[in-house]
Amino acid sequence: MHSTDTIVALSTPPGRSGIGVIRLSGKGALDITRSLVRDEDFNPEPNHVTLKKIRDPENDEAIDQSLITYFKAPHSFTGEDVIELSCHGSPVLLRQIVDLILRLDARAADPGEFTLRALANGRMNLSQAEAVRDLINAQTHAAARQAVRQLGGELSSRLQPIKDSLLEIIVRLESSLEFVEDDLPSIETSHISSKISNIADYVMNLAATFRAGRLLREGIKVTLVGRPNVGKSSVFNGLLSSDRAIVTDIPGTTRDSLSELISLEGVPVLLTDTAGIRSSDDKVESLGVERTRRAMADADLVIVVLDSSEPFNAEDNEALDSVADNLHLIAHNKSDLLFFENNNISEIAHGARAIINVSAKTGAGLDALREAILEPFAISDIYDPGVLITNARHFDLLQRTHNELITSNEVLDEGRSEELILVGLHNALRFLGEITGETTTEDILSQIFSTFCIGK
Ligand SMILES: Nc1nc2c(ncn2[C@@H]2O[C@H](COP(=O)(O)OP(=O)(O)OP(=O)(O)O)[C@@H](O)[C@H]2O)c(=O)[nH]1
Ligand SMILES: [Mg+2]
Repeated sequence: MHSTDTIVALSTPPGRSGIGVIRLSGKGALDITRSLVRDEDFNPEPNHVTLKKIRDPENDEAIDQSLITYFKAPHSFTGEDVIELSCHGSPVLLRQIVDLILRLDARAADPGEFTLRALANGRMNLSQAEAVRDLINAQTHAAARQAVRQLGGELSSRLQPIKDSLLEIIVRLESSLEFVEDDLPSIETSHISSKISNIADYVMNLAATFRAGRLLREGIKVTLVGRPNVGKSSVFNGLLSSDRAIVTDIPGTTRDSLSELISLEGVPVLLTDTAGIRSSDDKVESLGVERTRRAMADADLVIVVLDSSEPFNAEDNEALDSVADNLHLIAHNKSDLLFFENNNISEIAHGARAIINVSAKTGAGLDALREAILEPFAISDIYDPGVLITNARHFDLLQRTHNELITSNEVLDEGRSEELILVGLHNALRFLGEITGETTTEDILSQIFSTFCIGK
């Protein structure tokens, strides 16, 4: 899987910017750079920046002035020779320079290939490599902080002691297999059994942090629904603190779903405003309602907006019926207006997680609504000082480890042979090793790295 070609990619996002960084990694990085600057004797000092003109090999004309940083193998991100060219951030210019480099015996890097090389050269382990990706993709501070922790190897150092004690148990059982007469005394059996269940508990607790960890990484999808004109778009704008959605007093203003990402206490929340639910002959509006239903099906939480100044009607009931199977709460909007007395909200709102009185107009109740959005997701775990499992692959492996440990312990308690107990323990150790990449097959590796962006 590991190749020795020299690879190149633009490491900054495409588009116009102050600078754009082109990264090269591999044996040929320095020679290629010498050709770019048309100076065979160019010998940059490692970890220092040199200002140089990049020249067109055809006519020797300067294309750009660039800051060149050389990281000498093995002291670089990838463990190979790495050159970073900080050029001016024009897409045309950057494209031209990358093309030049491609003609000089380098090839375009695959997604995540720089990090893959770092892994192959022992510069980091797999969970750290995954943390690089998560850090780049982090949508809030809290998510970035978790990724930085994993980048520092916190998860691997949490796993190391349990791998060590697992190995200790395995060695003990293997040796009693080796010397048949040396049967395990029952006192030792119970000692081993309690050690295994301690490890299983530890693994279970770590796996349990995944709920919070996933929220941090993927965010919560929250969709606003309700009949036309109750103030969905106004509540949406209020939560966003911006006039993102169009608001008018004409029912049916919102035709299409509209989503924006907000951060609530560090948790990314993808908020979606939708077209009011009602049956309509208008083609555009009906299509909009169709999209509303889809957004509802996708949501982790639905907020049903009701107008507290008007009598509930059949359309309100329809909106509530349609969320009966969703986790939902009610925003009782327009609390600044005169309350319509005959509404019996507790009767129609059964099943709602909470009922919050709000006024999108004055902003009253919006903070309570923000709290109510997070409440069902137990976000306090996110502020737990420990490391969180944020990755579905890690979660799955921890669960499998746990299952193997439980099975092994059952077999041990039944007094069956050491061989049978060992099967589960070896599996458990292998699964833990897959988290940090000690025992990961190439298939899994290429699957993981295909989710990286180019230039990383
Ligand atoms: N007094 C008062 N008026 C509000 C409040 N929230 C919204 N409105 C008004 O209600 C009307 C409808 O608001 P929208 O936010 O467009 O309602 P909507 O539910 O998005 O409507 P559709 O997109 O048509 O489904 C507008 O005239 C708003 O100014 C509120 O809290 N108090
Ligand atoms: Mg609207």
